[in-house]
Amino acid sequence: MSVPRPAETAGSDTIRLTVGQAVVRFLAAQHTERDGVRQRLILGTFGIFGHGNVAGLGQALLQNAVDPAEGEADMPYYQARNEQNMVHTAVAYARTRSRLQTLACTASIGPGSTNMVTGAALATIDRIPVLLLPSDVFASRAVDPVLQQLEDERAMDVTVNDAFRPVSRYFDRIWRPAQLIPSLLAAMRVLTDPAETGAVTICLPQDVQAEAHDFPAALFRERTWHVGRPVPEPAALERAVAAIRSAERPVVIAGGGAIYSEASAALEAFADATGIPVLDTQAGKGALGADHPLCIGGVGATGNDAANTLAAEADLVIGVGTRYTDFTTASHTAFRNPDVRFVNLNVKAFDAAKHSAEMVVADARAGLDALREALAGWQAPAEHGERARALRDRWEELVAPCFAPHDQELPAQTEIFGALNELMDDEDVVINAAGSMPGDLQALWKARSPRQYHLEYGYSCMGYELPASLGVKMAAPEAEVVAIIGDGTFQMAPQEIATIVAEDLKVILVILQNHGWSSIGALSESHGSQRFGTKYRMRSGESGLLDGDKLPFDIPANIRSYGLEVAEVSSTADFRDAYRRAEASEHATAIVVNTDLYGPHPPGSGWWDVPVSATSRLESTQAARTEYEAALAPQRHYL
Ligand SMILES: Cc1ncc(C[n+]2csc(CCOP(=O)(O)OP(=O)(O)O)c2C)c(N)n1
Ligand SMILES: [Mg+2]
Repeated sequence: MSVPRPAETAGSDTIRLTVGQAVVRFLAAQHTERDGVRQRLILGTFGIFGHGNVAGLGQALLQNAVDPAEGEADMPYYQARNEQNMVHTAVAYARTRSRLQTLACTASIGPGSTNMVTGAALATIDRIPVLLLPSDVFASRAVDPVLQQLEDERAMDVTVNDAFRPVSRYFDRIWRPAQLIPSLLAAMRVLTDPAETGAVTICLPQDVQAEAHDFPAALFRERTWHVGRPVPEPAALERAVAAIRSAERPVVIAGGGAIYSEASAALEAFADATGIPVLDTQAGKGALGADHPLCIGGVGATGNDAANTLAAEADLVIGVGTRYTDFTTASHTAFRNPDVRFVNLNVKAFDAAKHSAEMVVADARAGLDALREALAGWQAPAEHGERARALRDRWEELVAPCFAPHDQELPAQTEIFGALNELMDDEDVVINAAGSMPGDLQALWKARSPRQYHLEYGYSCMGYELPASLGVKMAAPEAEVVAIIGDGTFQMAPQEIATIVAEDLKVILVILQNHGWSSIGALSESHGSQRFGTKYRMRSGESGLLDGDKLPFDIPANIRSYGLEVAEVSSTADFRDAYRRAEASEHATAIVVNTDLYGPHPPGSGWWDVPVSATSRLESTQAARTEYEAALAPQRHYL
């Protein structure tokens, strides 16, 4: 006798839907709640259709748009131009909504899906929730190999989508419709858990997407995923408090977790109560407003002198929501006090444990409040705070010339950043991810609100900026959203300009044209590699290298061809005018700024470990190697 399956016994409490339709209907009913605020979790689906999803999930999205079932919430479809980009858009959206809301992405099988792998890695590394729905090969194997199928002669269940496994926080493949039920529930748990979140990937074989099944109606009821604020365990809090009380030169390092947890007020109260200076990472800048007397700014490889001096001297580092990347620790050279210890407040035990810290596994806001209360009456020595402020004032004097016009034909990009920082409102958003810009911005930008500074620096992925501007604008329509895009980055992923035009989203794209890679060029030169292969030049008949004339590539004309307004400027004064016009416009605008490839950049005080060849015939490399070996001396584990 065959055992009846749950769906068959449920009678009228089932709904017959395809897997694609069930996914859409389920996603439209999901909500999050934090601090009493309940909102939709998945606000829409970006997608690019192919044979893998056009008749499955694509049909379901169409049906939702033109003929929704009674009680089915809407699930708007947005069309992207490149699958990697649409994941970036979703990440930017989720980050702007403090990880409480996000978007889904559907791609066809094969290249459409693997195009999303880079986006998945970025989301997982940055700990930002996105739901990826790559299509997959036939579960039935009836037509193998389907167009774009990887064939593994040793294992028929291996597909290209297995490439998502290491870059996803949750990975599943739905071979049979009924598997969808536990899978969707598990996926939502991971998406909404601050400690686990990242890319969540559910692969949907193309035949299964179109297969009908009697799903239990209860699957589609409205669900609320409560996003908690875990509080510190009392004993852990006590240990952390004891460490802080015994410190004389403590610093806080605020990371992205402080922003996603919306812990700014708690951080400010903690700094005010304890007098501990606050340094920030790329993801954490703005957690404490730049005008706060204890906000010292960026620490680490691209950090400022004041923050790095305090980090070098610190006897206690309190990490709040930070992963301690090599940029933050200056490749393990930032903290030079031989007795330095760490207290790490992090919702994820993995991060809290770094550098042999006293672990406080808790939500940033709840943890900061608990620490402040437990420390009541205690303050860091007054001279410590005074010294921090004096160091910061000295740094500001030192970098003031960065914002003034330089004695050179084209502006330094720092002049443009100074102008932007002044022109943008506190709640406007500046976006960047890669090139020479993150370093300058980390050192110079004054973020006056937690959302203003949107730097993707976990994956530092060229090509994030432009599609991210879409995501931020969708999440914060009231803000001016400015993406700063290097010319190299622009050439890697300009496609989503078409989406900006199609959706008529008013963003401002600032493209810095310096005919190459200022960042990697400078890195190459300082590491003995003579800027080899870092400029955009014609191949020269004489040298045989890419060091001939500049390319004729015309970025403004390229942007104009998408139907976007473009201004081209070569001075900071003209940039200011162009920005004001862009602000006043009702539509998106691009401003192409011709800048100097060689900077100058702000004086740096951090170090970044980029190994130099240990043997070479080139003198430049030999000299760089000698310097590299000397610079390694302070590198250490914090045990
Ligand atoms: C996808 C990707 N490929 C390569 C790199 C390595 N990389 C970092 S910056 C950079 C050059 C960026 O050039 P551009 O956007 O023009 O900025 P600039 O350096 O001129 O400021 C490269 C190749 C990266 N971060 N991301
Ligand atoms: Mg460039």
